Amino acid sequence: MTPTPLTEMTAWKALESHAATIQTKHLREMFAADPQRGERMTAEACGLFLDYSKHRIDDETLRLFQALAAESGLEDRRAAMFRGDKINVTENRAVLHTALRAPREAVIEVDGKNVVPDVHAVLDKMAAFAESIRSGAWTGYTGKPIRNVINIGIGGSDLGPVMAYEALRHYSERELTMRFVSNVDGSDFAEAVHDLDPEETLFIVSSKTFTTLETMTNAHSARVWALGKLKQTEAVAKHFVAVSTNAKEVAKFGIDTANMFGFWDWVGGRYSMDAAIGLSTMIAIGAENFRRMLAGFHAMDEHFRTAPLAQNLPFLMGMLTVWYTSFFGAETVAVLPYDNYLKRFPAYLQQLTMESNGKHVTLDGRHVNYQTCPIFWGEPGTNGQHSFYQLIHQGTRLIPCDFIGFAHSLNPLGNHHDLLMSNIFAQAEALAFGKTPEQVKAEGTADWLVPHRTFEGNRPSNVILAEKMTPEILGQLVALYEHSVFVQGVIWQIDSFDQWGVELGKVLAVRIIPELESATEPDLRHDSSTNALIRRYRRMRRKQA
Ligand code: G6Q
Repeated sequence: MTPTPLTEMTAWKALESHAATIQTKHLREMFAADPQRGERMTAEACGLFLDYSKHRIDDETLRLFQALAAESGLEDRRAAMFRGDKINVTENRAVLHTALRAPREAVIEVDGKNVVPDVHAVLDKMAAFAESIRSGAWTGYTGKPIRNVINIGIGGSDLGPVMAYEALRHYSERELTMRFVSNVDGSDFAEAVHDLDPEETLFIVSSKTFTTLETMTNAHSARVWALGKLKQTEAVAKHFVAVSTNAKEVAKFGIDTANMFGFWDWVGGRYSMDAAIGLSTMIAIGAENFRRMLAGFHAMDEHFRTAPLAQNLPFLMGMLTVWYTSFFGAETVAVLPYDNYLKRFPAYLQQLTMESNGKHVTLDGRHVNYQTCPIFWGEPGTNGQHSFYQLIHQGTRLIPCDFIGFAHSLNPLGNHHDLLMSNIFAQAEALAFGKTPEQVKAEGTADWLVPHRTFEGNRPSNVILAEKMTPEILGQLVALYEHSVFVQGVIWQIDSFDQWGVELGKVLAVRIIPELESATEPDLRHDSSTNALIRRYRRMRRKQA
């Protein structure tokens, strides 16, 4: 059955006219009219507290969010995802990253088969391997213990592992050097290995398909680098393991398939950091901490699955993103973690959000007549305050912000932490309430300077607080955003789980490679710009040669 087009839904139309009223209101008035607002418009789940009171919404907005969810069949779609239905329609696949963190006794079926025992079998195998590296029991070809671990992967096979390693570095084994190579730019690989000894280095080649150009190019360079010192090809088995679904290609590379860690086609790349793609994370933080992270993911899954929508964190955050994108013309969302360990979190979220919801056709192939995914970006606080926050405060665009902070630092140092956190509260306050011309004048500011020093305010933000950065909290945070992305995708009626937009560039690059490498002048049949660029590049290369 063809669903009602979004913009024809009753709740959508109601939100449209409601937005016109809200746009005339200032957060200052809304707070003045309801002294309890700051306490009331909050929600808490697992270890995360969300203050969403500084949003341009009222109780009617929240009611309409639920009405739109009902009209969009959100709860049915959520049930379908958790049940393992093939909701990724363009790839005819189930979407079951939630099974990756399900407890051992859970039963989740794909095509009539319970997948949970397989998930735990891989986790157990990963744990045994991670322990052998951490303890030094696994030795390299020449008998030395492994001291350096390099994950080679890209996209979903890189961003999650890098982010999680940085986020949980405090919990990591400091005797091990962990590095990540993703870019096909040789500099990435060269810098990653420049001070390492192949005898003590393990490469994890992480690639679902084991055919990705960047990853395979880096893996082959790693092989050459390692064998440069180790000489014997048998050494590959001691210095390379694979995370993949493609056993044939793994074996062809020379990796012992006993040292291959598998996953399944129902795990999307950007949803795979808690599958075997997290092997580097597990080696860094140990199996127990990894399982704590999975427990955090699972706790948020259960919250999303069962909590009433009015208190459902992923629902609220997802709908707020839809609200500003579709009704306020907001083009971006800034994610601002006030925790240095989360420095790669915005980069990770860019893929999760934009590869998932950066789509312009609906599930049934119609061109949308509304905006979908906003651009996610951000930097850890307080650094961003001294660069781009100016635009958020006084620029011409509306930029909803997510502030993320913790009550306790993992590295208590003098009063650093209170200083850090005072900035979250101050920034969210300044964005919402601003500073009126009267206030600026009252400070004795010259009239001509008043407009420059005035802050309009009325700029929305979430504040997410947790006790401290732990593996559980990281799992909860990631799952919170995963499910928020899901909510947005359902409302926008798109397939959040395919990524056809990544394909075209890949295909074209493969066609161009021989044109760059050929010894004779190639017969170029691109457009005039691409042809000219290729010719110029070839001339520049010849000149240097
Ligand atoms: C993620 C995408 C994409 C993928 C990379 C790497 O959802 O599918 O980012 O993760 O292209 O793919 P491989 O793991 O197959 O190398």
